[in-house]
Amino acid sequence: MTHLDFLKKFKFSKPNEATPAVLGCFFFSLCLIFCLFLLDYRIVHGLNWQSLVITGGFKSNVSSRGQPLLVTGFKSNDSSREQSVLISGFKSNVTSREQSLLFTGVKANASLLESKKLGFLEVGEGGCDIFQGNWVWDESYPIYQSQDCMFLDVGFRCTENGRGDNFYTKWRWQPKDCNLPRFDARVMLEKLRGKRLVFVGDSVGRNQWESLLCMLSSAVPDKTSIYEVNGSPITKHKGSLVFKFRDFNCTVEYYRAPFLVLQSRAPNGAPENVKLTLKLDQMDWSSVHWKGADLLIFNTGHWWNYQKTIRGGCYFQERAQIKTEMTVEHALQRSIKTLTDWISQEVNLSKTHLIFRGYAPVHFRGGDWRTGGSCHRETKPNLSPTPLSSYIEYNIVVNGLSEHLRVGNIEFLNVTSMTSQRKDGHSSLYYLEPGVGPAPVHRQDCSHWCLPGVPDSWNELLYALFLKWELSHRRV
Ligand SMILES: *[C@@H]1O[C@H](CO)[C@@H](O)[C@H](O)[C@H]1NC(C)=O
Ligand SMILES: *[C@@H]1O[C@H](CO)[C@@H](O)[C@H](O)[C@H]1NC(C)=O
Ligand SMILES: *[C@@H]1O[C@H](CO)[C@@H](O)[C@H](O)[C@H]1NC(C)=O
Ligand SMILES: *[C@@H]1O[C@H](CO)[C@@H](O)[C@H](O)[C@H]1NC(C)=O
Ligand SMILES: *[C@@H]1O[C@H](CO)[C@@H](O)[C@H](O)[C@H]1NC(C)=O
Ligand SMILES: *[C@@H]1O[C@H](CO)[C@@H](O)[C@H](O)[C@H]1NC(C)=O
Ligand SMILES: CC(=O)N[C@H]1CO[C@H](CO)[C@@H](O)[C@@H]1O
Repeated sequence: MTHLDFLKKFKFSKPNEATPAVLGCFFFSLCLIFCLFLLDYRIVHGLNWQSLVITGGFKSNVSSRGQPLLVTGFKSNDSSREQSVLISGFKSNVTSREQSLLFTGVKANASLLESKKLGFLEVGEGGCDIFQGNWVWDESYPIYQSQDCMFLDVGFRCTENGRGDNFYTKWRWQPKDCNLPRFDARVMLEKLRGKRLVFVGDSVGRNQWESLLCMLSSAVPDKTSIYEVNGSPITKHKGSLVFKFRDFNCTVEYYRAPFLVLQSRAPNGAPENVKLTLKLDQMDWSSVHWKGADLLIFNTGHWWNYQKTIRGGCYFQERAQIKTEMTVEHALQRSIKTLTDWISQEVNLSKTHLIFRGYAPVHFRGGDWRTGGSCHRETKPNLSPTPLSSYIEYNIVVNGLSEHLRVGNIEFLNVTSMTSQRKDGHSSLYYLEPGVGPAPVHRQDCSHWCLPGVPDSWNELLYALFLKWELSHRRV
């Protein structure tokens, strides 16, 4: 795709409407980029894969005023020695219109741009926080196509359901202080040989599980060697699904337990308005099935709100008592305590590697899922994350797990902050199959994620944690 094709497609800038002033700004920014690349390698080198943000320092004679210019998303591809630079948020007073320009093929000496960072597995103990970093544009992504993956349910097949842009599939997560190992499905499957990998949680957990199935199955030529053990099709209506990779004798499983604790019918003699209760002091009934897994990945959050509990007649219960006054926040806190007690009492920590995936932010703008909130016009990530203090589910879970996290009984897949930047990655209108969809504009899905997409990045981080755990446990 040439630059002009791209610009036309993206519709941020219409070249034929460009005024001389806009061309002036364009020329100046182009000069600036070339200055960066050609005159001062140290600046580029010093980027160290992070985004470079220049604000207010760009003077243009045309408008005689400072223009903000943001440069983000560097990518190094050693084999082709091509670099992509995405410039976004380029505001021009002249047209008062936001412009976005993508330059590709800026040639530079790749060895000068090569990251001097160590790989995550090479840095010493506590050396690198892989959850601090940036989204960088990478033309080599996505790592699979939805048409090639039979394990996706229709709600995540955005491209097939009519989503026109694929920019959201092209961002790779780059930690600030090290490089992630490149996801290698064969390596992961070999390490999973004879083992069980289990996801437990809500439908965003299923979103991540399906992503991992696609990522792993891309290394298996004979797709019929991967099957659901009970012959069940992938659908959101199943409470559990167990996929076996025959040649590796391993299973990759999903259990639906959106609250992690037990939801059941109200006890006899309960008030009329109490239809269901969440037994905050008991784990979900399916816990007997996942207790013995080798890798167990939890998540919760999206159901811990008034709408999905009390409004529907689901109240909280401890022992025999129904707690009609208890807040949702307190109930979540209580259930995390039940999870940590269960870990202490029931889980063999030398066998089971426990991971908790942090809350995945939603991005409804102008409402929520019932009141016409939307995200369907988002095609770019946010430049900076939302402060974690805005996510109450994140904070309750982190506080509740803190002791287990500190001693290393459980690892935290800390995706909340990075995911808060990805308002562009949701299914929005494209969760209904072709012929039925797209959905009406007031019925958007800004909670779940298109696949390929953001959950693939969570799984690349999961892969890094998994490899590290494997390394340390082989040494013992
Ligand atoms: C901008 O450039 C024009 C010539 O192209 C010159 O006459 C003018 O003085 C310049 N303005 C400033 C503020 O430098
Ligand atoms: C790139 O830079 C390195 C070090 O400065 C130099 O040795 C190498 O020859 C350069 N390669 C090319 C293709 O210019
Ligand atoms: C998660 O990551 C964010 C951003 O890097 C950081 O501020 C926060 O402390 C991390 N949380 C945990 C529990 O490590
Ligand atoms: C680099 O680019 C070439 C062709 O442009 C492509 O075939 C290759 O897969 C890319 N490699 C990486 C590591 O991105
Ligand atoms: C497959 O893995 C299970 C453990 O999940 C083990 O009990 C069984 O012996 C393995 N079968 C073969 C053929 O290796
Ligand atoms: C815990 O798991 C380890 C490794 O699989 C095993 O050797 C040990 O016997 C288990 N302990 C208990 C109490 O089951
Ligand atoms: C949007 C904006 O900043 N507009 C300004 C552009 O510059 C003229 C003066 O040259 C101002 O009057 C506008 O407010």
